Amino acid sequence: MRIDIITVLPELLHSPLQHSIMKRAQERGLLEVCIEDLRAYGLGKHKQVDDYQYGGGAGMVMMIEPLSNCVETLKAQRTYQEIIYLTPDGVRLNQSICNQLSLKENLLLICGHYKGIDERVREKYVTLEISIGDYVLSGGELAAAVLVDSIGRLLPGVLNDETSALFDSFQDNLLAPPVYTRPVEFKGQKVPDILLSGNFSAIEEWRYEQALQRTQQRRPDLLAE
Ligand code: 6GU
Repeated sequence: MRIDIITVLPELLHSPLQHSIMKRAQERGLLEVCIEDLRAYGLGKHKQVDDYQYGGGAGMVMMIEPLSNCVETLKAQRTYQEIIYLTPDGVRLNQSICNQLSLKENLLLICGHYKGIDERVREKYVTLEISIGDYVLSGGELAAAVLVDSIGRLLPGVLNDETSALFDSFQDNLLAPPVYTRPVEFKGQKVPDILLSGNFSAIEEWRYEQALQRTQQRRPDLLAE
């Protein structure tokens, strides 16, 4: 899978995608992330990418021309199944959307800044608008990093234990059960006996019960879905 990301702040995206599982995904050739610096498409000798908004009001708006030139250049090189604009007024990201997007071949992400992007870019190019939650970030880059991470780890072969993504929180609309590692006792806190029993069907049942209980307590909305 290839993901292209259009941004005015490439540095903000480099580090989050160069470690741990995202690093492995790229090293194994399962995920290719290409960051496109919008500044290169900026206008004039200052490479301008934003301007004052029509109608007045505080805050700059990202101009259509550099974005259009950038998107057209990328689209001429490959076909994108989705062109995604990261924005707080998009559909709220969830595991189901991540699962669906992980099946695509090429995705193009557009990171907004300032007051956002000229509406005509959204009308002409954008096929999907995604928000990562009900709060406002200063730009789309951190949201893009979240989206790439959540998709990238689902690609077959990225996680070492092939099945492990299937047991994540949210995959069955259930939160994950509690987990423990050594030592068996630390300053009076003990690991539940069942996990030491060696009875794997009983352990699985316990985990399921714990997941259910945790979901009922913390996220009853997930069970209602
Ligand atoms: Cl995708 N972008 C921005 N700027 N803020 C957000 C967001 C995205 N999702 C939640 N808040």
